[in-house]
Amino acid sequence: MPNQTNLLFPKSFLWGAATSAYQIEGEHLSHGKTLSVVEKNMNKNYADPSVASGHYQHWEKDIELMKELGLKAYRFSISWPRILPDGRGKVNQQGIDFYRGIINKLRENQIEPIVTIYHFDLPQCLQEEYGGWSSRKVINDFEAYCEILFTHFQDVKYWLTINEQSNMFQLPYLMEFDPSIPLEKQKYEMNHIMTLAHAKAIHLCRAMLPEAKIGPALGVIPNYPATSKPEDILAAKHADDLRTYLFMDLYMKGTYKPFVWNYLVEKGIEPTIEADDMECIQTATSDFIGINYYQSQVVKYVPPGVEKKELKMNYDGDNDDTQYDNVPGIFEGVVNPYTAKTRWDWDIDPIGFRYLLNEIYDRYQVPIMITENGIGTLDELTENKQIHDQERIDFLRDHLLQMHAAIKDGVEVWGYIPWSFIDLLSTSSGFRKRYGFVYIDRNDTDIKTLERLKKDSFYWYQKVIASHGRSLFL
Ligand code: BGP
Repeated sequence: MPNQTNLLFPKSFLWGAATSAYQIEGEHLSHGKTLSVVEKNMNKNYADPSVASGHYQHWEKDIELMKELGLKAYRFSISWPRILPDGRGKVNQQGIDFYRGIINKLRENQIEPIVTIYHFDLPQCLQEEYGGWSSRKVINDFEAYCEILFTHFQDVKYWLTINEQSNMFQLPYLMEFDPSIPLEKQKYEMNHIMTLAHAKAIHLCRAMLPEAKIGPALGVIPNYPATSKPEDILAAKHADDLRTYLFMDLYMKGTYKPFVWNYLVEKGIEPTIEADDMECIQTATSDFIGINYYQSQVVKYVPPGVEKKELKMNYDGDNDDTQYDNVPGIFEGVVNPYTAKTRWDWDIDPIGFRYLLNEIYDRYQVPIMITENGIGTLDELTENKQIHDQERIDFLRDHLLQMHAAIKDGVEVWGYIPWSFIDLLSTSSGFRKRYGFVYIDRNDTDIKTLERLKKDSFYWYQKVIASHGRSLFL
């Protein structure tokens, strides 16, 4: 039982920071690497992934900065098309060497590597060959890719299978769909196939690396009811079921939530389930759940006849032009009048973080690792090369305090891995939307020097880590 009176962060707590391959590496079509689906489809109005943060060249310097920051853990992803340029078969030794170098240097600096196997980057060639995640062929290819990683990187103790499976079906640029098949039907088929791939990765990890810890990383937005009208309360519950617990119940219980399944059957969009599928999913137990938390959302009930609305995101961060989506007959997103917003209209809601952590722990009783949390801001470089990102400090401090409150509530949290270590390419909004503790000297149109500069938040987080969280309370 946690000590309720004077609890600080657990001794083994992993203070970290996160990135993903296509968002930092660059060299996306060289050194043996081929194109991925997300690189092909990311927002073309901003920077492309050819240089990103220049991490492919500057990774050693970046790890030195991690050491200086005091990180205990670093979450990064391995690029499938850098390891397997044809999606399967011949391994690109340069790719193996690149990640081997990173893992070795992290270890030399006592930084625990936390590796994401799949962060949106399906090899484009597999999309073209058999439709990517719409075909069961991808399961074998994914498993073979995992086997290569588990063989070459046996010393990695923490693995994340798939990043944000939930978002992959919400956002327009993370997946490719076949226009000849009804979209909703296709999404749930793909989701089922992706869940099987996740399960196979866990089974393989258990067989090959029995000491390792493995789990998914899910993007979660808790839904609040717009009013105390019973219809709105139910709408929020159903929104959570469709947008979060569909995925989490599959991962953690190995079942489709009955409300979700009945909804899918009623709409005629339920996935095809083959004989051994559910057993494979059910027996693939995760050691922990990775949670990516950025914001909460408010929903109201809408009747079945209303017009269907798609999510329209605010990409440029200049005006509030987000349009929330709906599911007619179930819910529709609305503005929360009680929370502040980021420039990109994301709700800033630290209390929602505590609420969510309690909610998830109550349901599944599995340890949680915060695998992303952060704020996108513009961040200006001053004449004397400083970056005063107070907004980020405020955001992270408020979320950390609420996370600490959740730990006091009794939630088991293994680590806090905010997004992101360095500035990187936002998939939706390019380099303009910055997340890092470290500023990268470039913008969307000019590569500049790629110099690494420490922001105010770097020095702030350094103190948080060095004091094991005590500085948050001073
Ligand atoms: C998560 C992704 C990250 C990152 C982050 C911020 O969904 O896992 O890869 O992109 O969101 O999102 P954005 O870059 O769109 O602001």
